Amino acid sequence: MPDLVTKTENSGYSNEFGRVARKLSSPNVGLFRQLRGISVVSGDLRNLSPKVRLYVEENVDLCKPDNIHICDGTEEENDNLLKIMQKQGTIIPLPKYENCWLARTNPADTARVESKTFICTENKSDTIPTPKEGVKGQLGNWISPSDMQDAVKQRFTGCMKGRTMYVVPFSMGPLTSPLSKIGVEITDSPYVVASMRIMTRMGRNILDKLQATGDEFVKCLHSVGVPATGFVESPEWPCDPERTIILHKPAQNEIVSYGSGYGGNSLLGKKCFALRIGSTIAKREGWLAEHMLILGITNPQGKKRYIAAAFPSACGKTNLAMMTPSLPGYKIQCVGDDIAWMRFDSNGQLRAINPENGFFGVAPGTSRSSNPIAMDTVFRNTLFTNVALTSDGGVYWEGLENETPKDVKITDWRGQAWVRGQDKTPAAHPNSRFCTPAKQCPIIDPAWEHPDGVPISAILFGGRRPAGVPLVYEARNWRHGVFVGASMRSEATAAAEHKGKVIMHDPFAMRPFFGYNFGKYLEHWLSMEQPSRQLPKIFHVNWFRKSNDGKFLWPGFGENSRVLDWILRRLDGEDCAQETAIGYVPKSNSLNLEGLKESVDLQQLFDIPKDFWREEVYAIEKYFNEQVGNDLPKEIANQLVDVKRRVDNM
Ligand code: GTP
Ligand code: SPV
Ligand code: MN
Repeated sequence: MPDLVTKTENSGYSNEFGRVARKLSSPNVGLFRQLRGISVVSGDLRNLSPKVRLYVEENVDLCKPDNIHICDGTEEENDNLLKIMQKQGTIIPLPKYENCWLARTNPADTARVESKTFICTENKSDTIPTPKEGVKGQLGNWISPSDMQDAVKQRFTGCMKGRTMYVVPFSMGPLTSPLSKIGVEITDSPYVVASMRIMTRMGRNILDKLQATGDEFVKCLHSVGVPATGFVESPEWPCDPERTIILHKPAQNEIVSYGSGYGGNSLLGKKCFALRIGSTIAKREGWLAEHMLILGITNPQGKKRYIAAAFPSACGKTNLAMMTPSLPGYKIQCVGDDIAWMRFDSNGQLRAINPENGFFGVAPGTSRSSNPIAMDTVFRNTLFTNVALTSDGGVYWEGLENETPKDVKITDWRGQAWVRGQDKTPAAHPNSRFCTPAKQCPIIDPAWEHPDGVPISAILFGGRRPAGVPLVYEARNWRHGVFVGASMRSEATAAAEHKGKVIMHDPFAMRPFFGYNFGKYLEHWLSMEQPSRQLPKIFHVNWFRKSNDGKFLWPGFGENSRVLDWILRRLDGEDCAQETAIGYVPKSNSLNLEGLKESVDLQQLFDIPKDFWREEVYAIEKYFNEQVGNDLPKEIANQLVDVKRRVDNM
């Protein structure tokens, strides 16, 4: 048997524990169904690659679980996990549908916690730009290696006592794609295992591949942070909100998450791996890891293109990715709804894969009228979290008022009786979600798992902008497009812990997800411009502009196909745009409004008020100065000067 330790690089924090592992994984141990008296209840340690085995052993020593379960991804295994969770009260069955379940979390654990999310590098400036003196940095949180080591030790020592440690091998991206990457998540949450099985390609074949290749993998350690041996306040949803922490160490391809079982905090393949660690790998390897949906769109002439779009959390990615176009003759197909990994191929064509295998989508607002495709996707094999329950064994959320019989009784996301039209609190948590297999989507693109990815022709940026920002405008060129991405702002949503509806800067919809210094990220984007490449055109869209009486000016959803139609015509070189200070907007009458049922105030929708834009440009300048400082690439500073001048001359 090879010496497992000397061949493998040890992670920073676990040296001490690694030493214990070294001693115990000597060739004489031999008890493969047991590890230091801990039962391996499923799987076999002998089938792990040396690197995976070492990673497991180190964390067994640290977390002290009662059992180890190496996941194989089978249906049988999943059924057993569902039974365990049902018994613990973590999930309840939804007999109205096929294999659907409802989880109710602890009310203190319902969204990502950005303030407790850290990137660990030697130098702070590798993680975040240096803010102006006296200003608090908003582009991520840094932690030093020694503080990370302390944080991990304090929280993880013995944290799995009385619980089972699950070893979850997974691939981000189709296993056959050269663009894909492998991870192993160690977790004590069966909810995480069941969710990871939906959201990633998870199972035995990943371990086999790691064993055959001896490859590295992204190390993902997760605990809900409540040993089953102590007092547990809510055994149905154990968590430790006060001490929650989400840590990333890009140099080691390592993620450590403690205290939360929810979404992006615990399904570590998603934001932690595919975006934060992913963006650092992408920087190193010359590609892009982005918070973007990917859709295929075929025009009435039968010409198909693919578009990627970055909108902040809860700003419409899933809806656009599954849109039912209202414009006749158009067809939309979905490749992904949240994350895109994109790389220029040897022909200079940008290609994208969706690294995920499922949708973790916002439930409220989803209905037959807004997103019928999602409705046709989610009522089989789906794990719902924090939605409301109906007396006929189904689900309910805000937006389903007209699609739910009046006589069914509703239980809200906290498990309390809830009466329509009477209770003032929402029935479903605003960040309640469905976790559903992507392959169930009736319009999943035939190429969604193609190992080469799909060719990207356009990139959209957008956000919730109630005022001042037109429905659509086109960037002047790639550099201006990078500036547009850098300048993104959006109204806060329930997807994170922010309160109220403040307009926040959210460059590239990546503010919570940058794995490294945003200034360097901008340089990386600028460096994509090379002579041999066909650069996608870049656009900015805003479905959320409101009139003075607070109503949306644009019907959105399927009607957004009218905007995509204009974008495709621009890609075809049609002369349907006119220049403004902020970019190109549709020439009058060039947006196809044929058959639009409601009247739209185009004047208001496309208005570019000078006062507003003066303030906007000022806010962007202030943000760049205060938050990015010397890390701002010269080219972006130049773009800002240009826009300022154009706005002044309006
Ligand atoms: P994350 O999963 O958090 O990254 O969110 P997302 O970007 O996928 O957002 P999603 O598509 O789930 O939309 C979030 C909310 O915005 C839902 O309540 C939608 O109903 C609403 N929404 C989406 N598209 C539109 C639109 O075109 N117009 C309006 N008014 N609302 C929209
Ligand atoms: C987001 O907040 O952007 C999400 C949900 O997609 S979560 O996975 O919780 O991050
Ligand atoms: Mn998202």
